[in-house]
Amino acid sequence: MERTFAIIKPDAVAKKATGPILDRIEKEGFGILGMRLVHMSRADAEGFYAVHRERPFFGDLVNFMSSGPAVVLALEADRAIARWREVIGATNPEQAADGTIRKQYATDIEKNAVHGSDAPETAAVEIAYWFRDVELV
Ligand code: FUP
Repeated sequence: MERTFAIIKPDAVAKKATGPILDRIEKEGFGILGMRLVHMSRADAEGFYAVHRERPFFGDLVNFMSSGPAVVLALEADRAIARWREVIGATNPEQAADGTIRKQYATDIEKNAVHGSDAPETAAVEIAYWFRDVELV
């Protein structure tokens, strides 16, 4: 079993897509180890996306991620990292395959509905950024 970290981002929560995305997570066979509704501060978002701080889109991304409530999730499954990224689709929804969450719910490359870790090391760091060990079942 492998863990990954997911976010249902503020655009998807605002579109009332939280329920359908959680349903998809369960139907795809992921176990939910931790889940919380959060309204990120700018500092929370800056820290989470620190790897992107030199990128031109960083300020807009931080504004967006702190613009409203989001759902943070620690997920578990066999090959969870790769499988969750298959289910969410490409970063840019214009390139996301049919049937992916981003194809269905994303607005654009920034407001792209969901997050998924890209490697085991980042998954571990991202889960620890949002959850204490006792919050993971
Ligand atoms: P992903 O791994 O698919 O979440 O994509 P990245 O780590 O490359 O990007 C993280 C977030 O930065 C994206 F989800 C949205 C935002 N982003 C932009 O706003 N513009 C870009 O050109 C690239 C990424």
